[in-house]
Amino acid sequence: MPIDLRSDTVTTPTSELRQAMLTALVGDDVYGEDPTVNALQDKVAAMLGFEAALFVPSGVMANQVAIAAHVQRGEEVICAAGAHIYEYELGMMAAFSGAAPRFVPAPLGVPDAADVRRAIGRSVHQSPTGLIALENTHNKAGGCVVPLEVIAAIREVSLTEGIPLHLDGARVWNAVAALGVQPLEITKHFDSAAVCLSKGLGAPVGSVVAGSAAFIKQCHRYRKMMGGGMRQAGILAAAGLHVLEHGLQRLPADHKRARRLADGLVAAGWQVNLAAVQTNMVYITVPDAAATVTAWAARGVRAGVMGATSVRLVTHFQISDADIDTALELIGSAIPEAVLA
Ligand code: TLP
Repeated sequence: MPIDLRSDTVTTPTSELRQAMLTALVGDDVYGEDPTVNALQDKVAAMLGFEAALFVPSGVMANQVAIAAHVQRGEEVICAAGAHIYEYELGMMAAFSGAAPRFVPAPLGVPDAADVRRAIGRSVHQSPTGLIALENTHNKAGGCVVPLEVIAAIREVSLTEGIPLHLDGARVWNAVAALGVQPLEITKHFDSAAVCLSKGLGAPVGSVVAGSAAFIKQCHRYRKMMGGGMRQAGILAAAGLHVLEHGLQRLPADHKRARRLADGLVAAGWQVNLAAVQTNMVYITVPDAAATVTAWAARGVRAGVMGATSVRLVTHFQISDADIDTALELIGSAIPEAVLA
């Protein structure tokens, strides 16, 4: 079996999780009658400090229904450079909501509140700003954590300018683990949050978007428009409830393993920005990402291509300490040139 470090989305459900799914009470969720979906939505809303929440199939849908509910056509969404809501969501903010992204610089995934304020569209020639979005942890920056004081400063901009603030919290659980705070300490600064159950927590499917009751009502309509109205979805929501119960406490171990992997790779001559290794991801800069990933796959280690010269390794609950040792033996020992030759 190869060691699969492409993403924390590659995990397979444990037998306990499958059991939880098997015994879930269900109903037709399009009518709001699935008790397990309702329980999951209530639980996430309470954990994150929002009035209401909505279960959706994916992180992309969670972000995109939120954007649709926040913006008007022709408006801009200010987001950190490399933000998933634009870079990896197939232009949906434009295709579905008629919105355009405006990136602000974000070294290590952290934008500056002054840049956010400056990016707001004000003149008669500019698109008005409909939304400010943050990503925590920030994937493309390396799984980096946006500190609480930065979030608070950007919230200040959002409040004084009257522009809503959305969190792409696909991996907010990793930020929670890294910061050692309750999720609420992060989400209290936002008007809405999208969180994933299917990344580090290990559910096979599912995300949740949370916000005010009126906002979630709008999201519900957009979910249906996107084809995301699910029926006896309690079978999936049960997996979500299970991982919220059992998955959070494990995340610091994933972070430690990523750090050990990064240190080992650097020691072997690979180019890794160690300052960016803050949670469960390791980004490596190589001359040719596709060739590197192919060479590593032949040695039994699967990695992700995240750009022409960018390779990503992600730890998750099915990666053990021994897997890190083996991965380092398989790919760490070879200097980059030798692997690419
Ligand atoms: N990210 C995936 C790929 O799309 C890159 C991954 O393997 O990391 N927000 C963020 C910050 C994400 O990283 C992702 C998934 C999503 C949203 C979308 O989640 P899904 O894949 O469930 O639609």
